[in-house]
Amino acid sequence: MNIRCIQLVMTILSAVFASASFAQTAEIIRDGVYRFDASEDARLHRRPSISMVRQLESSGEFDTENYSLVPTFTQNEEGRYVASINIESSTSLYGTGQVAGPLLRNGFVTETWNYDAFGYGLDAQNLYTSQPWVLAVREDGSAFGVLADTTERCEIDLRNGITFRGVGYQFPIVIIESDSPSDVMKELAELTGKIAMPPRWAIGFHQCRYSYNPDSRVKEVADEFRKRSLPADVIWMDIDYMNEYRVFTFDPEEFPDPTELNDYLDKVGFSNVWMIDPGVKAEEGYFVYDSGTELNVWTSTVDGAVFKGEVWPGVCVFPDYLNKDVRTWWSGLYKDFMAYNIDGVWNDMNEPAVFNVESKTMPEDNIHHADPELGGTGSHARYHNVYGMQMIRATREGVVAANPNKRPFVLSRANHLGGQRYGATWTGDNSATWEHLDMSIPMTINLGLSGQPFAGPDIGGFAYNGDGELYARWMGFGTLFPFARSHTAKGNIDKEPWSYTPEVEATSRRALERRYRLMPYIYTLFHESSTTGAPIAMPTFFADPNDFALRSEDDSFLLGDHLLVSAKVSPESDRVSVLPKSINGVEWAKFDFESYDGGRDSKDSDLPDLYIRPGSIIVTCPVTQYFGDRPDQRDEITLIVHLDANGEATGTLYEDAGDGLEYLEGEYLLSTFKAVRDGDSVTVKIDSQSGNMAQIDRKIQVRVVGN
Ligand code: NBV
Repeated sequence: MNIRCIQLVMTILSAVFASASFAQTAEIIRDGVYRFDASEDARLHRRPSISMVRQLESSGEFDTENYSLVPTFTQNEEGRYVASINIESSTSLYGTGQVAGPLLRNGFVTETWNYDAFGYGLDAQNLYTSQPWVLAVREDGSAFGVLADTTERCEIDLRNGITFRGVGYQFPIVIIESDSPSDVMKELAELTGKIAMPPRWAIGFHQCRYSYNPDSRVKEVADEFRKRSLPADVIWMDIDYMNEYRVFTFDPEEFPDPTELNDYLDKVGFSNVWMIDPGVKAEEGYFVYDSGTELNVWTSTVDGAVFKGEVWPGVCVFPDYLNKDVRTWWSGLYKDFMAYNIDGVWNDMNEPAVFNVESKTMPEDNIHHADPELGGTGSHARYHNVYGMQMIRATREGVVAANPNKRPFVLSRANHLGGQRYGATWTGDNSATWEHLDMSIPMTINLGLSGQPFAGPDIGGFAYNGDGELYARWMGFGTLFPFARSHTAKGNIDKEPWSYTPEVEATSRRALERRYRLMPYIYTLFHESSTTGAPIAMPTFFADPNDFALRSEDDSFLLGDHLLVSAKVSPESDRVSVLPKSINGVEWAKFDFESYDGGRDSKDSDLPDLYIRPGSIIVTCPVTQYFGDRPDQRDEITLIVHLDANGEATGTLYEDAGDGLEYLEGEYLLSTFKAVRDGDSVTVKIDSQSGNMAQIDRKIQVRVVGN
């Protein structure tokens, strides 16, 4: 056979290979939820789903004859498993997890591969978390979602329809069909999980830096917040509190008495969050290393040796969180740790990040002894994307076991679709630039549209210094994200609200006070999200999915259904957000906290514009400096009312103890307020109420805005 001939054979072979498509199977899971496999064989060998709360059960075959979204399964030249769906070109695409760049994802390619992406730019293809999921909104506002149920590396290509290109395994596709994008999101949460109701302090403002040390500096920052009447609930301890970066230890010089520090913080109204990384220093005599070694918990190389990689403490070993016994051991470590009166835990570097290797993570052929329910023993390549998720699962279990009567708070850098049920996420090491300020809105929204509502960026930017104007603007709207935390990298200038000019401090205070005034509303949104799975920060087009003009609007976002936050994201404030249309002739009404700060809330051009939807009531309260600051705070609420064309408005208020689990036993109060125009006046009454908590005898003020 001559060379030409060989070439010809190869060409024919690859053509056959490239077009190999399979006869797929289609099942109905329930109304509007369908699952497709490439073939009967793929169906039989389907891996257990790690994203789903429970394995999906088929309720019969799905007749696909008139269904236009049936995926086509093929295997391409590179051997990648491909699932493609043809869509109308007018369909708008969102989600795809933690993605840099704009809200609208049509034309973008994202890869699911959790990655330590310090200093990432707009063109980043993969960041710290992975959510192989696309939310699609048709021109008429109806919607569907497509989930590639694989933990493996997978390309989400939205350049021409919706295509997933995975490796390792012929994964199934799950499609959710619904009338509206918000219903698709709720169904996704039914399948992959909702957030648990966080403690109320975690919904306050968080102040962080890499790092506040020694302990006296932590106290100083906390005191300064109080002295300057800047509302905040939480202060964070980054890695420098540890004894030479050994997890679960404290620097004897700088943090000699963590309990004393936490008690001090408690007294001044601050909750605390402390960092724990997965890399454990490989050092005999160190209790974490010794106990882990005894139980054989470390991830191994393909040859069966313990894998070692460098991170902060030097040479480290990495727990194999895919294994139940390892998770139990890890959870157990939190018993003593939490006993230092620690409130919350921050798991960082859990992609896992490894220094001095090109991949920035552990070898893909490392071995995890995963539980059978997670899929059994397999390679790191297979489990890489869920390593962080399983770490925070174990962390959460440990935090709960240590304090069974408190609500846990865990923040994780790496995560995977479904991981919202274990912890919150932030957008990693962003930069103090206008570009990053700008994209912090779409990034937070797209995380929400990928199942993770409890998210936000490092306000003020992690890398680089930035200036006061950037900080003020970012605080202006960043304080209204579900997770609101200011953070910055080592070596940077101080980035507290008072670190710039008195004007920047004043803007920051107004921004913080807005969040604290809106707390009853925001807390209610967390309740809704934890029960229905609704996102908390949503794209503006959710207000009117039929309005095509809103589909790429991402300088603004909806905080719940009733409040629109329109941010000033360009240095010149010259970009104009597209607002939702009026509803039956009534416009969304601009409002602010007009009487506050001598009317300066209205005049502060660094603050975002706030709009209330016609027909809505937003429940606000007086400013507090932190949760629990004024026990009498419950005695007063102000209802901001914007009547619709019929002269009516409604809104809800969820209240409970703010911590503890009694709310699960009915110790809460969910009230629906209804406002009706009555001649020249407006009457507001409680329309319905549920829950066993006693009604608080309180003063209710009503402020009617708009018309
Ligand atoms: O622990 C230090 C930092 C932390 O501040 C940051 O938020 C993480 O994303 N961490 C990464 C490790 C080093 C970053 C250069």
